[in-house]
Amino acid sequence: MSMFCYQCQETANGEGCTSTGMCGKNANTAVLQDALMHVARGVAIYSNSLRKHISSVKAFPSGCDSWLRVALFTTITNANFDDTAIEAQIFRGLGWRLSLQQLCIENGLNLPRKFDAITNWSPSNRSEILAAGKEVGVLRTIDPDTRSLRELLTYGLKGFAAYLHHAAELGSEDSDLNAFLPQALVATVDPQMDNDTLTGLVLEAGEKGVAAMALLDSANTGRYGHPELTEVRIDVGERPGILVSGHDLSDLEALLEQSKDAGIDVYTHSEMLPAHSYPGLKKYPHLFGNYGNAWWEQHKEFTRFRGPILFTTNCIVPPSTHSNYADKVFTTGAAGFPGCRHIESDSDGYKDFSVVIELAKTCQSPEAIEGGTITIGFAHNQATGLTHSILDAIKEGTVKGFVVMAGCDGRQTQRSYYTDFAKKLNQETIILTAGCAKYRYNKLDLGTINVSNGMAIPRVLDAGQCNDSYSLALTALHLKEALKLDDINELPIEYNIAWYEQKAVIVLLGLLHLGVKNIRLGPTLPAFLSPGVAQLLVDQFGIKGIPSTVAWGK
Ligand code: SF4
Ligand code: SF3
Repeated sequence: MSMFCYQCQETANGEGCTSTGMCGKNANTAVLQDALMHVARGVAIYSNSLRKHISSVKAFPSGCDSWLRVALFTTITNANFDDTAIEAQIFRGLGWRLSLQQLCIENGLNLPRKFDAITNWSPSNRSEILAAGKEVGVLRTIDPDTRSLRELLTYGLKGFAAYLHHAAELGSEDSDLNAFLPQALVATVDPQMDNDTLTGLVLEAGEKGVAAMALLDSANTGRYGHPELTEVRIDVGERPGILVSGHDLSDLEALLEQSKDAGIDVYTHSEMLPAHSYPGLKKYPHLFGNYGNAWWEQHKEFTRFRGPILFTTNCIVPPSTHSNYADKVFTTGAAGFPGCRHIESDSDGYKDFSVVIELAKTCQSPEAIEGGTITIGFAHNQATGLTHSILDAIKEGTVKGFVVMAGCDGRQTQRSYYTDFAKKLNQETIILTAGCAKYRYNKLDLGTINVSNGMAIPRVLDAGQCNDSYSLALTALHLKEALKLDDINELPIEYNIAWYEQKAVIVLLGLLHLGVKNIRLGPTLPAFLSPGVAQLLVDQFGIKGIPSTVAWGK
């Protein structure tokens, strides 16, 4: 076994990738990512210790919070395949660890010896990092339930870190949330942490995850305004284009600003689709439309785009060297791929996208792969505006229920379940969605529900990116208030969540924190849930898998 990774839904045989990743991550990259997490835990140990004495510690270096967020984000599935970039992150982290260690010494803080193996690990080159192998990876934990809880918490924290990073990029930080990240990360290597305490931290991560999504929501809406109902073109224009993928709205904004007079168009891809609904982004006339579908279809779709592609976050499918687009792929932020140009920010945080823009000018315009429009923009503000119509429709019997179908999409054939499910739902059911899972049904003609007040409610209400699942929760809570119910579970809402990577883990933990019960999670339950931990989720929250055929909704 040259690696072990089971953090995503497509892990080999539903158990773990052991020689190479189904995602395309090779064994060296996997070990480097494990090592980066190991260094992150070392930084977290000092950071957590210093924070406990923060009132007496002068000049706590906040830059280490930023490093920690990006380090975790870098290891999310399909975010970064670039060994050189990951190695550089490891050495930056060792630098932070040393600085924090000095600060602990200066302040007379003694760390417990139980963390020595982590805080003393100081590789000086890549071979020494790779030699660490499984001592720094998942299999370092022997007990199956402890391993499962540690990894469940770790993956939730990766999603949490990603959302905190996006909020911080827009200038929004929260000291409690910044403190929770190292505190919880330390728990994943604390030999004295019992499983009950770990379980409590997993649930607390859900609470903090909701707060992180709220922070990001307020950062996004504070900067770009509230999402509004928007028809997005899915055809193409005549000018060359740049395709922007991933979740980082601030990168898209910078690119739009820098390219506004360049004679090119900007298209969104996959999780960037919701950008079109923000007034502060849709004001750019050259933000043309959305190109393509969920992340896993990029091989065939990027071939036809013909212009440069910018990944601001996950999900990258490794481009084949024979493809006609590999030399046009750029990355930025936590994303990376070997051989692809990476746009770094300067010391003021400015990213210069001129190389991407200049390349676009030399390219042909995109080839159309579809036509028409899709409707987006039903984040909480817009959805709240619809509440009266929805309540009228419930009274009139034209709306009988809702299904939250949020989360991720992926390659497995079982995922056709979500398309079948959407098609078979009765006409009185509204789908509430967020995340790239929507691509399984957002182009089906599912129609609208007509209310006597003249309003036509679309049957798919798209709240935005995976983090905008927060909006769906707010919408549910709002309906609960409006219907004067005591419990969110009394609402006529089913939860049918699709997961793939670690952001979906924090979204799931967030829903559990909000008290949502009986969530269906598919297409398969996570490999990192031991039988004991899976049973705990079943007993406490009624979590269940998806059936092999679509039975509900007729
Ligand atoms: Fe396997 Fe998923 Fe890990 Fe990639 S991220 S190596 S597919 S478990
Ligand atoms: Fe999609 Fe990767 Fe998760 Fe943000 S882009 S939901 S899979």
